[in-house]
Amino acid sequence: MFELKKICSRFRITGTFKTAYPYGSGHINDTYKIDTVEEEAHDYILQRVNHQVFKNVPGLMDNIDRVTRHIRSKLEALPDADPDRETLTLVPTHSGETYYLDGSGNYWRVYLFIRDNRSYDIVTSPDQAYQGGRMFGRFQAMLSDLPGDPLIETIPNFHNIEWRLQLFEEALRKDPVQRALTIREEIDFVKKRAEEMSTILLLGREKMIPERITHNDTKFNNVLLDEDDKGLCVIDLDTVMPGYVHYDFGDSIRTTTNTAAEDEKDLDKVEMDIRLFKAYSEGFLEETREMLTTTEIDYLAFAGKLFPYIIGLRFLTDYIEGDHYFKIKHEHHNLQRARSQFKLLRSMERQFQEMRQIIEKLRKRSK
Ligand code: ADP
Ligand code: GN1
Ligand code: MG
Repeated sequence: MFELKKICSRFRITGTFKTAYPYGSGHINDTYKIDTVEEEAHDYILQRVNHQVFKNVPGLMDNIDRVTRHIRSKLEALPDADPDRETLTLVPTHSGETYYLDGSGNYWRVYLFIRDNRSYDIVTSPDQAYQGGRMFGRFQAMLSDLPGDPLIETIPNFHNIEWRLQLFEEALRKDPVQRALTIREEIDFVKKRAEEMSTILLLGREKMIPERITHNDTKFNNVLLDEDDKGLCVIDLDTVMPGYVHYDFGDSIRTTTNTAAEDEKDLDKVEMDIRLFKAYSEGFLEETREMLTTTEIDYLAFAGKLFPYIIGLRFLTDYIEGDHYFKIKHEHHNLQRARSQFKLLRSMERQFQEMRQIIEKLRKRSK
């Protein structure tokens, strides 16, 4: 176990340390909530950044520092904004660094805890979906004029579907824990759709869509809502880097419109709720319509299908490899997640015409 109190003492924390306990349901980092004694002092989020997944943590922290400062400066110019709650705020170490590297090679960082927030793994109302769309749309719009050098790629090829398919084929060839024979159906499912799923990558390669600064992990629990369920803050900025708008729109649609949990075992419960698709799209396009090109909007509905595919493929690959990447709670968890994502994709395939019609109606006023 880590000495969390000692680690916290490295940071410029105000108030007296009271307790630290595991927090949230992320699959990658170790997250702890730090409570302080004094009523008026901030509470904090302490995270151990997963350096197996993120190979260049100093570069990643520099991205986050630049992005959060840029957003903060925009918020400070707005009369009613509350920057401490509407963007993540890094708390520096005593020597002014954005992270602390301990003697065992672990990277730690601290954020102000955003108080009175609500975070949802499953969306239950169109208004929540709309708020999520508005927040992720606004996030991307605010970063469209980030000055300076391009952000570093914290995970190179993160949403590159060709690369993901290569890793999948490689895992199947090696089959290190002899699981390949048990998942024939899922393998067929992946192969049947592989060509179609390269669409966004090819559009990007041919410069038909522009590269932007994107979040790349826009699952719904990475946006915090306030006590009235109004959009408050976009969090989990480890993967903010160059990407296509479809990556942010797609991953949100995957998580926002699903009537069940990402890892739901009972596949009958997994469907895409078209009302939630409509509400999320409304919020997202309200904030990005002016910025997006015709071609980008043409492929938004398709992006919805891409993400259950790509994330399902990643869960399945991790399952074949023996579960090294995503945190799991039981033996077949990654397979269960993959199956659930593929069921969601089938549901979207059935409703694809309606998804396209909704985007068509919302595209008005686009370039
Ligand atoms: P992971 O990459 O593992 O998903 P996150 O950065 O998303 O890690 O953090 C995990 C959870 O911790 C989030 O889903 C959210 O509930 C909570 N969280 C993270 N940062 C904050 C913050 N600054 N204020 C309040 N809650 C936070
Ligand atoms: C991981 O960190 P978290 O739990 O928000 C993953 C995402 C997946 C998601 C699936 C860096 O996100 O890409 O979509 O799990 N993040 C990373 O739930 O791989
Ligand atoms: Mg998260």
